[in-house]
Amino acid sequence: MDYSQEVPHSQLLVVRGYEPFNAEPKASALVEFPLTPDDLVYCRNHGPVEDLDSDTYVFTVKGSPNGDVVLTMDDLMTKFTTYEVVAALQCAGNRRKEMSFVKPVNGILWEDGVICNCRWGGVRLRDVLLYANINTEGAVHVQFGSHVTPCQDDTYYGVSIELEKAMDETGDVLLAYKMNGSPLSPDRGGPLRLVVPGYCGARWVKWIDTIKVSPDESPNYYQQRDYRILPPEIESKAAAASVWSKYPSITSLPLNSVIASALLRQNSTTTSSLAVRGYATAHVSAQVAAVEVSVDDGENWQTARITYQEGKWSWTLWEVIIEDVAEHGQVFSRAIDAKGHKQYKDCKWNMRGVAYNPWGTKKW
Ligand SMILES: Nc1nc2c(c(=O)[nH]1)N[C@H]1C(S)=C(S)[C@@H](COP(=O)(O)O)O[C@H]1N2
Ligand SMILES: [Mo]
Repeated sequence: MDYSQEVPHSQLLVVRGYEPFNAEPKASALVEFPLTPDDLVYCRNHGPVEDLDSDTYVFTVKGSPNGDVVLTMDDLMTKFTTYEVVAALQCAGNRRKEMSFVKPVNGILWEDGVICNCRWGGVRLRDVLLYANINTEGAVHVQFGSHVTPCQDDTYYGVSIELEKAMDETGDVLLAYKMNGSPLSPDRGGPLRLVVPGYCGARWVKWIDTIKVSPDESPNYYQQRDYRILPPEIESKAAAASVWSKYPSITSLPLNSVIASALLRQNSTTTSSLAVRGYATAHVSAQVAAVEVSVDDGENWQTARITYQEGKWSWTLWEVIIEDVAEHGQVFSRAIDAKGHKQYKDCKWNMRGVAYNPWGTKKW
């Protein structure tokens, strides 16, 4: 792969790998901002990141009755109604390093910073499909591609989502060209990326340049071979090779909460309190309704104060002060969603280390 055109990246991130560039911020820095500034957003790449010219950039809708429909950025910005949506973007590998303590896993050892929450602006994918007059008879999936550069495991980056999700007027699936009010940076997938609120980051195709509807999922490696939860008995890449197709690709990540910081405050010579802050995210089926913390291994729980939540797709920020704590200990967090589901203490191991969501924890 050719990295000679690689753009400079944010200096505020902990680098997990160069070529491709993969980096994440500290969770303690992330929770300072309800809307994540661009230079604190993690970078997850399977290939080079280049600065593309938005004047010459084109986006192609394949399979229209009158041939391919080619749209420039100007077309996208002028021919459609614009929308904004606040949505959390989270990599399926968030917290993978914690899972690797259970048993080694295959993948970048991410801590808990591969998540962000931003205001995305653009046009609805639904409107573009309708504009292109696509025949959706017999179609079940929408396949997306970015052919700007090759990737580590395939000649292009490709994934798909269900047509139903793409066409749902309340689903807020966008072709986005703005983030937090500014044009999308090269790192965020500029000039154009897919935003799929409620779904894991892998589906949010950066530098998106083609779409087509199909009876089938995308045949690309990143749809077929990665981002699937394999059962715990599959322990190696060799064992996984023949079974990938038996398990569904991840759409929405499960209910999760993370403790970003736990700071001890001495109140008097005899008592101390603990200031705990974190974030929580929900499965697409129900929003986060509450977050609780425990300093006695889950015997007793105290409800945290939710300090930020916006619309249907944002993350939840929370904080709590726990009085009268010992000098050292371990605090746990668990999220509860609007349907009453609670985050469990444990989560099954899987070879790729994806969708890890046991109770959040921090020692102080
Ligand atoms: N074209 C392209 N799109 C991509 C990727 C990629 O490598 N190439 N990585 C995906 C993954 S796995 C994630 S988690 C998000 C990361 O987005 P970010 O780098 O803006 O945080 O982009 C997704 N879209
Ligand atoms: Mo990801």
